Amino acid sequence: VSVRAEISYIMIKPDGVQRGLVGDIIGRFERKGYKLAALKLYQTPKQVAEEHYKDLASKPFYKDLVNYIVSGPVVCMVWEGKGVVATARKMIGATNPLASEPGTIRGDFAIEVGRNVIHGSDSPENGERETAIWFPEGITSWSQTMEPWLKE
Ligand code: DGT
Repeated sequence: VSVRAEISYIMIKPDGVQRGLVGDIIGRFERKGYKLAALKLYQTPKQVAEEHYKDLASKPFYKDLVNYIVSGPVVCMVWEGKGVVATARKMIGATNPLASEPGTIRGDFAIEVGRNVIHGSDSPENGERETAIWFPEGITSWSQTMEPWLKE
């Protein structure tokens, strides 16, 4: 019996796609050893962006945030593995890219909070919630043949 591991919804925002950062970003998660469970290029309907960011609906930047997310295609992904939510947040860096450490995705590639290249779920519960929003068709369950080289 296999219990599904923790999942995080990770999304390369329209600026990351337009700037050609998709390969680099996917490569970081692959090389870390996490398992890709879903992937698509997607022009986000406004309603989906609003649902994703509904907790921020009262913020002054909410409208700009939604407009930014729908401004071009995004790359939607689900990554799976032990501790993936917290570790992906570390790999992504602080919300404000000027506060992100070099070596993190935002620290290496971004300057402004309103163009911060990537999203990552902030809790395992939100990993599940956001995956259901962006992948209503479901995600893929598969076994990685290199698993014995990643797990003791
Ligand atoms: P993420 O991964 O996109 O959800 O970003 P987080 O989790 O690092 O930051 P969160 O959930 O507090 O805010 C979601 C997005 O909203 C963030 O990526 C950029 C935008 N945002 C947050 N705070 C500000 C702000 O003070 N000004 C502007 N313009 N945008 C903000």
